[in-house]
Amino acid sequence: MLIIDVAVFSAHGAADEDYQKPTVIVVIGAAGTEEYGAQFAKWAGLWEEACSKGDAKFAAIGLDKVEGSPALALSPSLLSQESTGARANDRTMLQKTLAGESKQTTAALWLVLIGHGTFDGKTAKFNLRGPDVSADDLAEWLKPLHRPIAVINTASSSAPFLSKLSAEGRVVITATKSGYEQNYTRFGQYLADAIAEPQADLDKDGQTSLLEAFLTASGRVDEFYSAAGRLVTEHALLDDNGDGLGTRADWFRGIRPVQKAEDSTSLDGYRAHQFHIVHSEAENKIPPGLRAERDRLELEVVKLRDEKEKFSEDEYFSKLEALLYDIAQIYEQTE
Ligand SMILES: [Ca+2]
Ligand SMILES: [Ca+2]
Repeated sequence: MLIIDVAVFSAHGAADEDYQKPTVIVVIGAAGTEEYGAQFAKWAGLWEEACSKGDAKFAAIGLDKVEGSPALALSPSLLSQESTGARANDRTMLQKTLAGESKQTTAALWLVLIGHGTFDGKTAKFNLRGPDVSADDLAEWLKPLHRPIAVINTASSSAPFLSKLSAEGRVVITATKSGYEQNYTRFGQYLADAIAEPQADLDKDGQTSLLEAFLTASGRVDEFYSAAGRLVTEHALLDDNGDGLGTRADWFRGIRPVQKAEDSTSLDGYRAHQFHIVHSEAENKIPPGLRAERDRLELEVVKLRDEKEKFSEDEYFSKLEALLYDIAQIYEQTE
């Protein structure tokens, strides 16, 4: 099976035909005040910078000036192409942007929500100018997309988005651990700071993963509240094993998850550590198709390690050896 993949993505650039850039869609919600508006625009700018460093496609929704909203000083490049010309509301724009994305590719789609959220005890929403967007809306719009997806909701009351949007192979991050954490959240700022920051490259492999950015940002959130002598009113969660149960940053030792959510059967964090906006030089040498195959095999290794007790020692090591052999073959192909 692997041999066929390797042949398709020969080291001579055949893979480039299929090459597609990852997409990062940043949605900026209703700011409420000019001060918030300026902050949100700044964070969106950091995502845009990361995308240009990492050669990812960047689109922003909710940043262009419309009548009745606070004027924001923005570079034209911050505006998504769709948002110029006759405009629909931001909710429609988001729906259309997602509908226009490739349905089937190994290129990741990142959806980043920056703004305020609400929760009425039943439904969590992200506040847009005009009609809001709910977790159910997003779940519906993302359903046709069969590609790696990361949904990051950095707003207050964002936790319910995690259970609704959790899916196999998908990373979901929220700024809060419950819909009732309703205060303004700092997580979005620290995540935007960390996403392409070399300091956040915790395992020192030359690239900062989404997991590493999540852990770094969560640490800085805690530092912020403790330095201010305030109670921590936001606790970010990450889910990437599709069980809809989030894992907190303090359940990791370094980048290794050590604690499962109650009722969870596997650990979160491994998949999120495979998402990067800015790749290292070494990683860039691997064609995207092979990279996806390598990622799949690496997750198999992790799964095998987690289920070690199910196998005899011989069985375990022969399975492990086979996987490591396949991974080594991929690196050999790309040298
Ligand atoms: Ca790293
Ligand atoms: Ca989980």
